[in-house]
Parts: sequence; structure tokens; C-alpha cells
Amino acid sequence: MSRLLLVSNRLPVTVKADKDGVSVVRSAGGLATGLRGPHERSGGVWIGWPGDVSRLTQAQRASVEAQLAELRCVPLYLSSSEVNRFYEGYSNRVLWPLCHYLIERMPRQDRDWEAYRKVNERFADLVVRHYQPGDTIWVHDYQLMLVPALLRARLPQARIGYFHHIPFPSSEIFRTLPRRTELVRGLLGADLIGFHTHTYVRHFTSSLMRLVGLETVVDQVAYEGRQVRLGDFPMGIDAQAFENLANEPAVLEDVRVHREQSKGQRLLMGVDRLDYTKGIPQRLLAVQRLLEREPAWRGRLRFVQVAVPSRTAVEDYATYRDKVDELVGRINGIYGSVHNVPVHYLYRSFNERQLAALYRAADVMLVTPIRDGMNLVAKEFCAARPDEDGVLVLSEFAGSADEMGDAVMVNPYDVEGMADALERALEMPEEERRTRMRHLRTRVKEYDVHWWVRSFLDTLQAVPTPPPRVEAAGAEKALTRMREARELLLLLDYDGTLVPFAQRPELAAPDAELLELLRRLTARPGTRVHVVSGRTKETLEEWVGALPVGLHAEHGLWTRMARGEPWKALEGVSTEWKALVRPVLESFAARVSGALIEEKSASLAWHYRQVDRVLGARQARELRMHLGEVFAHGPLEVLPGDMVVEVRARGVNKGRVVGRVTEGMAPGTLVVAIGDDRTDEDLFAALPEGAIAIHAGHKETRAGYRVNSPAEVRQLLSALLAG
Ligand code: ADQ
Repeated sequence: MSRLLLVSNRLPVTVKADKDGVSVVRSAGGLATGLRGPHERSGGVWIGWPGDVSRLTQAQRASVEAQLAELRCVPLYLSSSEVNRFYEGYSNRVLWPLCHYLIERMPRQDRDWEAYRKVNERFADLVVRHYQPGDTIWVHDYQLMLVPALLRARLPQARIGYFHHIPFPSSEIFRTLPRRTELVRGLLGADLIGFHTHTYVRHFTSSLMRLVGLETVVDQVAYEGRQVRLGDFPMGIDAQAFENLANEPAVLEDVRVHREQSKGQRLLMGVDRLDYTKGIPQRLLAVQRLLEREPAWRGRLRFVQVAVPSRTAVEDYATYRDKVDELVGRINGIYGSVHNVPVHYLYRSFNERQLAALYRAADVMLVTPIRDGMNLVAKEFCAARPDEDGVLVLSEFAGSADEMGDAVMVNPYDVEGMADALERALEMPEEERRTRMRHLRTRVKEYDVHWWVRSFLDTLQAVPTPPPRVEAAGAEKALTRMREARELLLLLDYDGTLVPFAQRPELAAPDAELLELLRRLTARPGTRVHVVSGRTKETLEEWVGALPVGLHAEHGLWTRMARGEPWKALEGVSTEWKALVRPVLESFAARVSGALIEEKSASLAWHYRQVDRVLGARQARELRMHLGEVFAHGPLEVLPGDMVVEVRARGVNKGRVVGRVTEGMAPGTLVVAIGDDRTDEDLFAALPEGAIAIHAGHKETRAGYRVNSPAEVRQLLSALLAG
């Protein structure tokens, strides 16, 4: 097993200072428990914030560090301003409500973005310092969404995973965020991006399409020359540990006491962090509604709501706390008596033993968040019921709902419906309760946190490591060889290589700088230049025909070897199929606004650069499929291009140009081809031995060298002239 570097905002520890000194205690949470084994076995480290240590003395700090080192934890200290702006400001005030669909809770201006970015950089720096070749890096959660890309830029060969613990919202919500694209690109630095459910994966892929124009094929996205995998990995809990706890004699004694105290009553339970996503007010309203409409339940219900204080420095949480307090007071005021109140509200943290006792004592467990990435409480409840009794009422907006179909499902926004579900749960016959609980427990026990860690890490390990990437330095090396060559033959693609893509094909005419560059290249001693393009011969003639360059139009169908010479076509190319294909393209163009058809002598192209991204990609896929089926054995081929589907006579490709231009070439001539898309790969494949192929962009390529953009192609060619 390779060394595992875990990266999360918080370290899985609590630092406690008292009169006897300072101690570092391991946390018990699901993530900490699940990752403990792999973390220790792999000999790696866990990097994160140990919490506020600003009040500690120098000596106490040193002691904390020594204890952290024992636990293989590396601290990243956050200043109080960073806590304020990176953690509470951007993470908890912006990203948390956004991902939970609560955009009205987001501040109107995201002033804390810079702090978020800087702290993400600090995390990446620290990871890089601890990284050793061969390590696997696993970054956790929404506080660190930029870290994967920051790492990728500095560790191109590293194996990087990222897991998003909260929901990933619909792209319609996500795209309201000013920094949406930076965040999505931040995640794309990873080799594997994991979510709790398939729905979140789908939402993420539609954001990729909408914001970056990337299409996901099954579970992979090609990005900057790498394949990024996406997957759903529903997180589990340490089910065995919870079951063991629930069977401990001291816990069973507590269960007995709880039951005794609610004698003659049914015990309803809620356990949450006090967070506005957890739906506590809606749940209280449902209890109130039940008592209101069914007087028979009055005095017979005891609802214990446990709420751990959370993010108390964020004002929204304080307001929310007041709201819950008020509701509890109101319900108890109306339905309580001198001896008894229906709602017992405990605003504090409980340890796992106490929680296990509450879970095991409950008749009905209410887990009704308005939105929740997964929700582990629902699973803990089931694990703590070896007696196979108790009813789980679960919100359909919790990620866990996807796996826990045997719960009583509720829509937390429907108070009346929730009151119905409560009643149904309270009156559920024992046999049904047991059947449902058995099924729930089987799932929770089988897909526990250890399974989750294993399946994520196994998938991450299976990702092939990226081939060593030739960076700009590689192009430098190509440049040296080009400068040294006595004779040079340049084969240059046009669109996406010499000029960037334009909204419409006719708008990509060469600018003065490009014409001058090409002219100077043709004047360079021993240098011949050919433009090899998919464009028509008329366009090439008009745009660059005045220069002493060779021109190859329509992917090599037409060739004009030198200025003033006639255009010659490849022989034996059929074009009758065009009459059949044209109506198909026309019917697709009519369906979507912005699509246009381009006709050349031996090809037809359907352009969708101006179509809505999602719709365009979907229509293009459908068109390719349709053409593939109908004309499977015809004399034509369908090429996916950059925002274009091109249908071309079979046998015509840029590779055919190579034979013609190298005929009679002086020995020792260096052939250099530069291109950016699939059609250029045909050219690269046909190059003679010793030639240089340069890919302009970030796609998968057989080229040995890479530059990033048309601007860099021009820089390279200018450097050739300068040298
Ligand atoms: P949370 O929003 O914190 O986690 P959840 O999954 O329910 O939500 O985990 C809460 C944890 O806190 C549970 O382990 C629970 O036992 C504990 N807890 C709750 N109330 C407590 C109390 N009063 N005292 C002590 N402990 C208490 C985020 C996402 C979730 C996702 C997890 C894991 O919001 O959707 O399931 O991460 O990915």
C-alpha cells in the first residue's frame, strides 16, 4: 500500500488544556474512525487544523506538536482572521448554504474569497512539503476545493483523490456563485472526485458541461490531457462499534432508565448538529401538528431533541437557535402540563455511549433534514438497534435516503405529511417494524465506513498514473532541434493552432500579426511552410493564399503545393452521400437555435458553438449516433470535433498530405507538425521517423510535445525566427 496523505480542514483530534497541562485526544467521528487503519498502516500523515491554540503557551504548543507527531498528524495553524474569513466566512457562510440550496442565506458579496484561496494555497504548500513520490493524497470536503488543482500544478504525477461530504447542488444553483468556475477547476486537479450519491455526481457533471464545456463519458472527463474519474461512494459508519456500544451493560442500564422515564409514553428522538439544514423547526411543527389534530396523543408523546452547538460564531446559527428555542417553548406552553412537557430539548454534546443509549431507547427516530449530504445519524440509529426494533423516519432530501428505502420517507417541507408519517411510525405493527429494521441494518452493516474507505481508495489506486507530461520545457527542446535543422518543413493546422476558435467559422480570419509571422517563416532560409486545414480551398486561398506557402484544404482532399499552382484533388473520393446526409443535418439544425451547417466539397459539418452547451452536446451525441447507425457502411466517416460534428468522405485525412509534401525532400530535413485536434492526430501518425509533433492544447495526443494555446504556438514560431 502506498503512503496515504490525508488532508482535511480539521485534524481528527481535540486539543484540551487544563491545569494539568495540555492533551491531544483522538476524535471519535466516522471519518476519523474509518481512516485510522489506512492512515496508520500506510505510514502516512494527516494534515489539517488542530483547532484554536492561540491561548496556549509556547511550552504547551511544543507539547501539542509532540503529541500530534505521535499520532502522525501535521498541524496547519490558522490565524483568527483566517478562521474568520476562510472557515466561517467563505466555507460556512457561502459554500455551505449554496450546496444546501439556501442561496438566500449567502452574503451578497463574497468578500472572503481571497482568504479562502490563500488558505487553500497554504494547505497545498504543506502537502507538497510532505509528499514523497508514490504517495496517494486524499483531500476532504468543501473547505479545500481548490487544493486538488493547486497540487496538480506542482505534483503532476501524484495520485490525488477528493471527496465532497456535502451535497453538490444542481448546476442551476451552483452557477449563481461568482467563483463557480475556479472551484470546479479546483476539483478537476484530482484523479478521482467522489460524492455520496449518484444525484450529486450528475449535478457535478452538468456543472462541468455548463461552466467548463466538458463532457462526461460514463464516469470520466478528459481534462488537460488527463482522465478525471467521478463516482458515488456513499459513506458509512463504524457499524460494529455502534452495535457493540449498544450492547454494553452500562448502556443497557441507561436505556432502561430512559424507558422508565417515558413510561406510558412513546419516545420520539432527534439528534443533530444545531444547523439550519437539519430541519429541526419543521420537525417540531410536525409534532405540534400531530398533537393539535389528534388529541389522543397528547400526554402520550415524549420528543427528545438533542442538538450539538455548532458554528456559534456565524450569526445565522444564533438566529436559528432562537427560532428553535421559541418553537420548543411554544409547543410546551400549549401541550405541556404541570407534570409533563412533550418536547425535551437538550442543547449540548453527548458522548457516543450516551447517544447509543438514546438511539436504543427510541421508538421513533426522526431524521428530517431539509438537505443533507448523507446523514450518519440515520445509520448510527440502525446500527444501535441489535434488538431489530424502532422506526426510522427519514427525509427524502438526505443522501442516505437513496440507500435506506425501508425507512418511512418524508418530505420535510410538508408538515401535514410529516405528521401523517409520524403517526404511521408510532402505530406501525411490530412485525413490519422488525422487517424494515432488519433490512436497514443489513445495509448499514455491510456498507460501513471501512467499505467506504476501501472502495474509494481502491478506485483511486486503479486510476492509471498520468504519463509524464511534456511541459513547456519540452517545446523548448523541440525548438532547439528546429533551430539546428538545416532544412525545415513546417505543417501547420489553422483553427485552434494558429488562431483561437471564433464564434462563427468565418470570423477566424488571420490577423496582421499572423500573416507577418507566416511571411517571415517562409523567408527563413531552408524553411518551407504548409497549412493543413479542414477549411475549404476558397477560404484558405482568400486568407493565406497570397503567401508563398503550400495549402491543403478539407483535410487533404485538395492541395495547392505552391503559390500560383493549381489546386488538385485526391482521386476516387465519393461525394454522392452528401445528398442523403444533408437533410439529416438540416433537421438537427432546425431543432436547436444557433446550430449551422457548413458545406465543403467532400464533407458536411454541423457546428454548435453557439448553441446552449448542454443542449448542443446532447444533440451532437444524438446526431453522431444517428449517422453512425444509418450510414454505418457508407463511404463516409463521422468525426467529432471541437463543437462540430463533421461528416467526411472516407479515406480523406490529413495524414494523406505527408506523402505529397515529403516527396523529393532533401535528406536530413526536419518535419514539424503542429495541431490541436483529432484530425491532426492523423497527420502526426503519418509523419516520417525523427519528425516532431506538437499538440496545441490539453487533449490526449500522440504528439511528443505540447504547448498550451494558439498564442504559445505563435510564441514558439517567433522564437524560431529570433534564434
Ligand atoms: P454533519 O452535517 O455533521 O456531517 P452527520 O452525517 O449527521 O452530519 O454527522 C453528525 C455526527 O455528529 C454523527 O456522527 C452524530 O453522532 C454526531 N452528533 C450529532 N448530534 C450529536 C450530539 N448531540 N452530541 C454528539 N454528537 C452528535 C457532514 C454532512 C453529512 C455527511 C457527513 C459525513 O453534512 O451529510 O453525512 O458530513 O460525510
